Amino acid sequence: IRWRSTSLSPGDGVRITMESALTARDRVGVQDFVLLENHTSEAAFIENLRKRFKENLIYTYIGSVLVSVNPYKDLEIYTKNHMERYRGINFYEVSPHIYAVSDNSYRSMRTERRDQCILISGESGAGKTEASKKILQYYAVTCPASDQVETVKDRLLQSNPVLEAFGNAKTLRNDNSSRFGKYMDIQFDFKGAPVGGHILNYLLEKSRVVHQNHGERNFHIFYQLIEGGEEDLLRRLGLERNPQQYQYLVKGNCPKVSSINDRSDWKVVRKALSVIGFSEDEVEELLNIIASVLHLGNIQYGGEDSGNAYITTDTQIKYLARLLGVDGLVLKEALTHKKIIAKGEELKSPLNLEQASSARDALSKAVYGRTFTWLVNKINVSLAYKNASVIGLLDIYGFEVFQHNSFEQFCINYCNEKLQQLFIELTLKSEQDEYEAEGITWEPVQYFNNKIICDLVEEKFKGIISILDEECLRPGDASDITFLEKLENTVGGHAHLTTHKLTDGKTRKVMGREEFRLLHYAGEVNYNVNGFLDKNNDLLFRNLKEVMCMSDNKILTQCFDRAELKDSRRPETAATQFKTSLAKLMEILMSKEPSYVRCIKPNDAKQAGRFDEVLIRHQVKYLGLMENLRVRRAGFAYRRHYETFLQRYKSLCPETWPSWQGKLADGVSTLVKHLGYKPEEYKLGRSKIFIRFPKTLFATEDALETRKHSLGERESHVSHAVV
Ligand code: AOV
Ligand code: MG
Repeated sequence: IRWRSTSLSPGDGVRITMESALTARDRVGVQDFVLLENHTSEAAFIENLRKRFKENLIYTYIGSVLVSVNPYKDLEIYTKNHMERYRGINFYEVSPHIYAVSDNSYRSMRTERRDQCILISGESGAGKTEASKKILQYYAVTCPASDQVETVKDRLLQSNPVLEAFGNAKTLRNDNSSRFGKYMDIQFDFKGAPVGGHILNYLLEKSRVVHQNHGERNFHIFYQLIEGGEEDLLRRLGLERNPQQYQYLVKGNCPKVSSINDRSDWKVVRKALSVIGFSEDEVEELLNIIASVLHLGNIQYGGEDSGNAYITTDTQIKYLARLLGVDGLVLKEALTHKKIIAKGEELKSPLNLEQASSARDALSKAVYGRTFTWLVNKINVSLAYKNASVIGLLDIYGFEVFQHNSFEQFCINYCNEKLQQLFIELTLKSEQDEYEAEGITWEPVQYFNNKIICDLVEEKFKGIISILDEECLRPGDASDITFLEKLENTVGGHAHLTTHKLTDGKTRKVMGREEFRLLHYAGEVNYNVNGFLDKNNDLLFRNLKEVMCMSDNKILTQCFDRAELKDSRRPETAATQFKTSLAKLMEILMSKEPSYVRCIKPNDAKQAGRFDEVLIRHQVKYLGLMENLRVRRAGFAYRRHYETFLQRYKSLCPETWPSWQGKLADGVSTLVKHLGYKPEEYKLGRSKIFIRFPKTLFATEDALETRKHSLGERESHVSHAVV
């Protein structure tokens, strides 16, 4: 009986010792796609994923890239024992795991003294956020401790429930969908202990505060507070224990989610806030703000459509005045009037119903959005540390398509384009770099470069964002529709953009007149231009800002600075700010050594055990996994440091066994010659041996096995896998 250990996971070791290599591989597939015999076949690729998924083996490598399929159920693979198993182990020696990637980055950071980053990508619901949490947990458990480390570890871990409460929400795609982008540096000291962290947050989807699509919810914190908040707390905040009472919580008609327990999550968040170091006063002020947003949402206006709006709900104003520490009358006036400065004079003009409602919503969004930024800053202060080596974790909002897509989806999907672009550049580049560094020549592989889409969105003057900004700044008749027209006139001929007017036949039938369609790397999305200008402008009337500047709430005084009132320059638009922050993020990521986790969503029903082949094939395609594999194979399937290679196989050659005294490269050269490697099968680089075909290595591995058997040795653990 022979078996090929590469296709197995360590946990399977005992079970499969009686199986032949063929049946084992048939059952659980290969653990590295590079080992697939038919590596250019997409069908074989999917089949391998399917086999593994069925066996709960959700992780598979493409070389050093980890492919992860969301199991939608808790697997017993994240225990402390599992963590220990991956500590200090060579990447390929144990079955693929998110811990192997974590450990590999950690060791590279330690031994090569190079900052690392782990980039997690995949569409909404594919498992990015869960993956990033597993990585953080791995470091918290396995890294050495120093005096202060325990508190820092706790704070690092506890930052997650807090940020998720305020920045995640249930969408149709994911019950716990990240509605902001997050890049977190975990900082390590010279002993390798985690000693601090820093978070950069990207464009929170603020519009969710005031509106949710059917079947979706507002941010978790609102429901947590209402369901879990203690009686006297709710009384103080003037809240009822019923989300249906709040206009901002009823739009999606989805107060409860079966996978979420708001009440117990509330306790987790409250505790987390304390661990991170929020004082009781700060928590109180924070909750005052959250409650105020709910009260703002319940402000109702009276008045004719065209006439002046007036407020009919005085109770809300009373609560708001108290919770925000502002003058009720001033607030009331600011919610119904607009202040303009004309010829140096201040003029007040009354708002009509529609204007007043949108002023109120703008205030809610501004208050919530700025409080979220404050929260991130506060966490950063509590994690602050200087002069450390870092591992960065990137967990953004995944690519998403809904029935109705707006400005938010446009930004989210643009962000995913940027990340895909980085993946393309770096996987190819790093591969090339390695060959170059080792003095090896190779043939590059063709792939779809999505730079053309990134350019379409972000190019100066003629990119979509520039065109949108232009309309936002143009006085007069600028509207969402004129923006659409300008798109048609400026980039109408682009291969990745179309509109109702520009297209015909089938596409026209499925496009609204107010939509433009982008052909993203991950698929087509129709964006409805309604609201694009407003959301991009993201303006808050001056008198509402003034009221907030007068607030007694200490968080709000930090969020609304009086200096802002004096600044007459127009703030940068939302899309441009986002574009700039993404460009900075790309720079940060490029300066570090990257590792990749490519997450795949197995079905749209959020169900365990369902492997929807069409959906998965689509993701495999757009993530560029086949190209990724081809690049990996076109060059050399395996590479190993001379020392590692010699150590494992030296017993097969009398000249190198038991210990080789000469240069490592000469030892490897002697060894492979003895093994009968043909010149086209391998190359010797400066520090590594590169082996072109897996079968070469299989043969060597078989030889090792045979030798062990003939010596009566038994390899007890299948995890001593090939490379
Ligand atoms: P995302 O981060 O990729 O989507 P999540 O990480 O939030 O997706 O995963 C969605 C849900 O899938 C989680 O809430 C879990 O229920 C389940 N899940 C994901 N990974 C695992 C795992 N390894 N084991 C068990 N369950 C898992 V988004 O934030 O929407 O782009 O924007
Ligand atoms: Mg997420």
